[in-house]
Amino acid sequence: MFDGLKDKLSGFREDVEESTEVEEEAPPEAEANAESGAVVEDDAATADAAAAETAETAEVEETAAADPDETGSDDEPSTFQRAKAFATGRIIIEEEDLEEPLWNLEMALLESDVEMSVAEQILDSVRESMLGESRKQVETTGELVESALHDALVDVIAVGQFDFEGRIAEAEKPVTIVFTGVNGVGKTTSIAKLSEWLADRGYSSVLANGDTYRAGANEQIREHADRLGRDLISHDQGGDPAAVIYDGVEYAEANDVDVVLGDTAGRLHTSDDLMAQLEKIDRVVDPDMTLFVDEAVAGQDAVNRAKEFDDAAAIDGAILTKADADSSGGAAISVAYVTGKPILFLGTGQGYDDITLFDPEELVESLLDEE
Ligand SMILES: Nc1nc2c(ncn2[C@@H]2O[C@H](COP(=O)(O)OP(=O)(O)OP(=O)(O)O)[C@@H](O)[C@H]2O)c(=O)[nH]1
Ligand SMILES: [Mg+2]
Repeated sequence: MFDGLKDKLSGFREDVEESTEVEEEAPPEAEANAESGAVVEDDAATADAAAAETAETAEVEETAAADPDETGSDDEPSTFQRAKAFATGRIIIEEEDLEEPLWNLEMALLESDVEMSVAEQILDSVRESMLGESRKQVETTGELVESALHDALVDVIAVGQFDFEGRIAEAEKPVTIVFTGVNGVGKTTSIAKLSEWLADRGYSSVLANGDTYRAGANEQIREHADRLGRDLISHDQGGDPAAVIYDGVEYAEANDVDVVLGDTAGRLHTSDDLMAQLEKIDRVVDPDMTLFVDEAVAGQDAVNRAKEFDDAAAIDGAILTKADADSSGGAAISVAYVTGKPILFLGTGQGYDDITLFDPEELVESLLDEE
């Protein structure tokens, strides 16, 4: 899961390590400079001015910026501060050290289908935390990179997160959840999985088939219901989805069922008739939650659709399916930031147990894990 993205993130760490390794390799000069430069010790401006005075030195500096590998043996004044910092066990990351790695990181994120505004937000916060206060005292560049990336990623991924199970526990029963999204992304399968997930936590559920549109939809969900031993409320094809889900709620009330899981037909946010059905479900049933389902493998398309659905018929959260087949991770990173609504579950396979509560912290740790 998300292996491509994981590789690319570790590329960023390597890039920054490479572009700062000059300073790390320069301890002897560092000491020499620190001694001879004692007078200007705490004054970066003076050190820089000294550099500007000598045209030759300035030239060396430019070369240094273009190719960090060549600066190892140079002792121009501009490295004075960094070298001194190294001697005292500090690593200073300069803007220029980050320029190329950050550019590469941006390309990597975009290639991984991370949405543009999300990639920019990640870059801004990585830049800020690496050049900001935390640059003062860190053990290694790798650790600095890791903590900057960790915080930047968690900040965008965790937007809107809430405690799903807590909300189910506290809500008045029955809790009604409606699932929506385009065709074939895994809505019906996710309902079956969630029914099992809820059962594992002590909550009973009934399935209500609001997909009265597609031929064979009743048979398909019936199969899941039978396999799982759940009750299913369904009407004939062509019936009113709002009426089916309403019946599901009534059934749950009469039978003390905790949760109603309402399926709907796949639709595009632009299909007016079908979107009007969703509005009717909202009006008639007033569900506690509407969850948008899409497939992680759809990348940017999934992100765009989440936004479009949320605009057309407010969603409360998202389920990203087929994460098991997704290497890019872009949708998982972007959906919450773009919609302001959290990803609540990841679908990770075709079995009923292949559903995982989405945990931003855990996801980021696995993305940054070096193993
Ligand atoms: N690998 C993998 N396959 C999945 C996952 N979730 C669903 N699928 C598969 O995706 C296919 C479509 O799933 P459905 O649940 O029928 O999708 P749907 O959104 O209800 O489709 P429509 O009702 O036609 O709009 C099925 O073959 C599922 O087994 C998942 O997390 N991982
Ligand atoms: Mg379906």
